[in-house]
Amino acid sequence: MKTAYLSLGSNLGDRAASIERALELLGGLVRRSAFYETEPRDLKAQPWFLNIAAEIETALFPRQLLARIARIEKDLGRRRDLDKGPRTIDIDILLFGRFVVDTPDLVIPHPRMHERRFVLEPLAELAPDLRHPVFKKTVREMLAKVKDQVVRRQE
Ligand code: PH2
Ligand code: MG
Ligand code: MG
Repeated sequence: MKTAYLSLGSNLGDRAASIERALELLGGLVRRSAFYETEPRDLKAQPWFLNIAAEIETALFPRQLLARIARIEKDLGRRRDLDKGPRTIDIDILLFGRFVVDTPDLVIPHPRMHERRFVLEPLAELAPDLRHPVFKKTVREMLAKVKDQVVRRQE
C-alpha cells in the first residue's frame, strides 16, 4: 500500500456534502483535516471554496488513482467548462509516496501546491513535516511563505 495526500475543494451547491461524498467514493481514507473556508485563487470572481486535505492508503498507481478521481468528479456533477472556475467538486493529487510524475495529463507533486495556502494549511494539520520530493521543503516551510492568503478554519 502507498500513502497519497489529496486536496478536495468545492464552491458550488452543498459544498460539504460533495466533499464528504467524494471521500466515501475514494475509499482508503486514513485521516482528513478540518474544513477551511478559502478565498478563491487564480479566478477571483467566484464564490469562496470549502477545502480540505486527506490522507489515503491505496493499492492503485498514480494514473489509476487519477482515473478513479475523474470518475468520481463526473459522478458528482463536475462540468469542465471554465478553467479554474466554480466547481461542485475538485480532487487533486498533491503527493503520492515519493513518486514524481511529469506528463501532460498528470503532474505529481501538484505543480501549484507550494504556492496555495488553501492546500498547505489543511495539509499541515496532517503532515507538517512531510517533505516536497522536488523542492525538498517541508509543508510547514512552504506554508510560512503564503500566509498572506485568506483561509478560515471551521470549528
Ligand atoms: N481551486 C482552483 C482555483 N482556485 N481557490 C480556492 N480557494 N480553493 C480551490 O480549491 C481552488 C481555488 C482550481 O482547482
Ligand atoms: Mg484544483
Ligand atoms: Mg483538479
